[in-house]
Amino acid sequence: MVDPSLFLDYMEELGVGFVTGVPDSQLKSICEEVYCRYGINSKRHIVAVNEGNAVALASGFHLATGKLPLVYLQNSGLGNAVNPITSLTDSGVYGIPMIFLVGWRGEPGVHDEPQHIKQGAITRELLSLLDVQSLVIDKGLTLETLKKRFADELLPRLAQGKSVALVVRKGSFEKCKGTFLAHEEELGREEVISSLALDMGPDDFVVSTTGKISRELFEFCKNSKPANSSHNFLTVGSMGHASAIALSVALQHPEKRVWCLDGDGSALMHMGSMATIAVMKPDNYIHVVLNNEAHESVGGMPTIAGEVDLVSVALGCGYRFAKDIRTLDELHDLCVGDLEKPAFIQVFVGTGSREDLMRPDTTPQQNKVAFMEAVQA
Ligand SMILES: Cc1ncc(C[n+]2csc(CCOP(=O)(O)OP(=O)(O)O)c2C)c(N)n1
Repeated sequence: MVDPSLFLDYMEELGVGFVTGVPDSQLKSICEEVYCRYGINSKRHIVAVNEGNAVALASGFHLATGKLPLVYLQNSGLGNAVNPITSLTDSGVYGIPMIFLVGWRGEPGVHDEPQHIKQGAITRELLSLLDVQSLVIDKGLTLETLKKRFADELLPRLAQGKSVALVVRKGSFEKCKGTFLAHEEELGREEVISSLALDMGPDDFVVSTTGKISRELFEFCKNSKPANSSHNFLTVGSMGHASAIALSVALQHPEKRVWCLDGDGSALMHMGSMATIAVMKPDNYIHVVLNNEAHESVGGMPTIAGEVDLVSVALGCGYRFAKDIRTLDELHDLCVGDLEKPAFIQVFVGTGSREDLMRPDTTPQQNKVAFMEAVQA
């Protein structure tokens, strides 16, 4: 195992002067060390909204300073990063070198959720196709060995203006001494999800976002069986795309009420989708963002949502209604009232979730079939 603080010391020795990325549970202690050392959203560290954006931020830093950037991401985010890696940083284009730290979910032979299996299987091959040489880190590796292998295998590539990656297995880094502060609010995410589900009727359909929002919705509906309990499409992967999926469902079924249950990290990741929703103006669409100012599902690392006025963004894009909510009574009144739509509701919630939270016990394909049958009935 590698001490995250000594790892960052080593990165600094190599000339790394800027860190950016989207967090991952397998990189939690590194993210904590980065946050403690460089702060959040400083000249040394920016929490990016998506991984492609992180590559762009890292590229700008290199252009401005000639120094190396470090980009952290879950392997799910490689898809978002492929375009700038192939058309911006590649040595056939501008040749901008950077070090990627990639959390390896879905590694072949290691049990993981369905949404991680394909990406896990192709991670190293994909990096290789992208001309990003990679080295796997696991808990058996010491810092000394890592340094030696990095120097032998990856430094020469960096010297040629190429990017390199450390692919990180679970448990590779020791715990960090510092951590993020919990975000406190009156409401908890789970009670908001339960309240929303109870206020929905048989013509309500939900597309929920990646991570614990979908897990909490699934568990509540399984145990409490509200009126529309089989009407949930749980977007277990594809972070940031739930709102666009919900938009198309809403446009094809104007007689049904369609909800997107989004997270702040997810809404920010592909915020352009809000412009499309507003322009299409579905009058049966309600977009709820459960804003805990954190990427809670992967360890609670902060997002930048505490400093962005999402209600103004929604109104600026053209949603017909947008409001911030801090109590269940206000939320309930909106849900049972006659809302102008498309509507945007931002509910402020604290971080925190149950240790024993279930994962969906149906497969994604079973979920898809049940949703399709219900929505097309
Ligand atoms: C493209 C991509 N990048 C990163 C991840 C890892 N990931 C899964 S859930 C999540 C955090 C989601 O945060 P938010 O939407 O704010 O919801 P919360 O977990 O706080 O409820 C992240 C970063 C992912 N699944 N896909």
